[in-house]
Amino acid sequence: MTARPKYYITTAISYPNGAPHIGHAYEAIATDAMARFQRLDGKDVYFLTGTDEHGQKMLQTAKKEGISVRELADRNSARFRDMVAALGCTNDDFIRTSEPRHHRSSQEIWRRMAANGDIYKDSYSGWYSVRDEAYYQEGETELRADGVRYGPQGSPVEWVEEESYFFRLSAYQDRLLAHYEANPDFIGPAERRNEIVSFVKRGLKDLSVSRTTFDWGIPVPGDEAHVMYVWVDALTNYITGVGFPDEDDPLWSYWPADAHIIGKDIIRFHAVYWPAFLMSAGIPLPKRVFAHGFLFNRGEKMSKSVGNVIDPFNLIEHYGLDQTRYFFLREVPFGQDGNYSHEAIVGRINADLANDLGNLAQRSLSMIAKNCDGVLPAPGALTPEDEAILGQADVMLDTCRAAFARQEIHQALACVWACVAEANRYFAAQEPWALRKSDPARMGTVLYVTAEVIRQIAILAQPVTPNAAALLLDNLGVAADNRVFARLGAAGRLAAGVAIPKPVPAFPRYVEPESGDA
Ligand code: ME8
Repeated sequence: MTARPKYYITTAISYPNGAPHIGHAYEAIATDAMARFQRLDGKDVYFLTGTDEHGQKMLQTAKKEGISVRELADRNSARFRDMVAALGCTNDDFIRTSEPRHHRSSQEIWRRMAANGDIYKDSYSGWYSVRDEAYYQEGETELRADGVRYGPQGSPVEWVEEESYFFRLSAYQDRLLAHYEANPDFIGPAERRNEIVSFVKRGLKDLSVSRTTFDWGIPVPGDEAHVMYVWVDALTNYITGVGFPDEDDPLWSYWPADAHIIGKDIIRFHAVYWPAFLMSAGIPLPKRVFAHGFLFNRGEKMSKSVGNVIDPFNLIEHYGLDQTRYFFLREVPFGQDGNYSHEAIVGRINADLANDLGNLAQRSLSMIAKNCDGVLPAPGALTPEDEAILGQADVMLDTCRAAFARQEIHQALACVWACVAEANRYFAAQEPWALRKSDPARMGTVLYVTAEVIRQIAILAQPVTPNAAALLLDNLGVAADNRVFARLGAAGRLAAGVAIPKPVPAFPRYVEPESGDA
């Protein structure tokens, strides 16, 4: 047997300076759907997520709350861990950058960059945003009427002047541009790729990579007065997670990562700094960095001060886990910004899930349970209509695979739900209920074809709505090892004669509570 191809996928690691919000949940859900998709498609998947615990932002929050930064990290990292579990994420590990394994790994990549001649000591003076944990050029900042200077992401910047180690980023400009050119899929989507290429073309300055005014961080090897700039250690989590620097660790065979899934605000760190660090340290580069968009609550950016931050735990409790996952991945084209509102979520739940897929499955399988002695009837000769809907179901995998290869999750869902819509039209046009008396054999064929199409829809819905899809497949009597993509198409056709008991509804309607809101 040949080894299954490996597939390593990561989320960004979140700052645990506060509770997780819907943006974090969105990224986790999307990455989980991709991990599940590749696993079902026969890959040997490793999925990493975690928390980014160093840096000044963590220190400032701890000070404000009057607790130690370690206490803050422990408390909130646990909330992130609980969130990914509550979202049904199938991550293989949860990394915390405060762990000893990560200190060791970060110090090793530093040593390799230093050994390559890319690290030198100087002094830094310039603008720094604690909220973004980012250095900005003067030209990227703006002094506003309130007398405060802001960075390009709208967060205040402060003047920093201190002794610092620098990374020779300027030396990597040509190599980075050559890499983008030779690997057009390195950065997705295209808008982000263009943005990065023009940023790098404008010229790169060396990057300050250490701080001396606080000690919450990873000590610089050989100079304990410095801690590493938080992004140096944060990015390194992706290799720590697969065993670096132990290159004989079996996990190391997952590197290079197939996809880093991140938000668009941190593309520069992932598509410029990270590959430069890796080139310097002589480590292969990830295959793809994909930046998703931002989520807005009815068009507004979420913020604690505005009070429109939605707690992901409330969301899944209120709407249901699969419903929440489906909504965000279907509603928002992955890679673009998106809006959500109660009305939009309820609309998707009731139209796409409860009506279109839920009702179709419920009606057709109930008819089998009731009119065919609870066993799947054998199909007779197939009509062109039967062939057409089966044909549409049989080719979904090709479209979904191509979509997932480019992180276009919404396109994969659009393809599957186009088949749901077509299956509804087929079912309505064939009127199996009218055939019960006049032509029971034909009724059996229509019900068989409908059940077989639902089987394939459910198999492909698993990455996004894992629990409801499992229920549909239970209803159809599909064994656990027949739920993989290798069983899609003609290879896995339902066998006539299997028991189809009275189905359990997979997608209940959302009913407005008497009072209160999400
Ligand atoms: O950036 N909508 O952490 P973070 C969608 N520690 N995505 C959002 C979002 C929103 N409203 N708000 C944040 C960090 N995100 C660093 C990452 S990786 C080596 C270090 C996304 O907690 C954001 O884009 O601020 C990022 O990908 C992730 O959530 C964590 O954000």
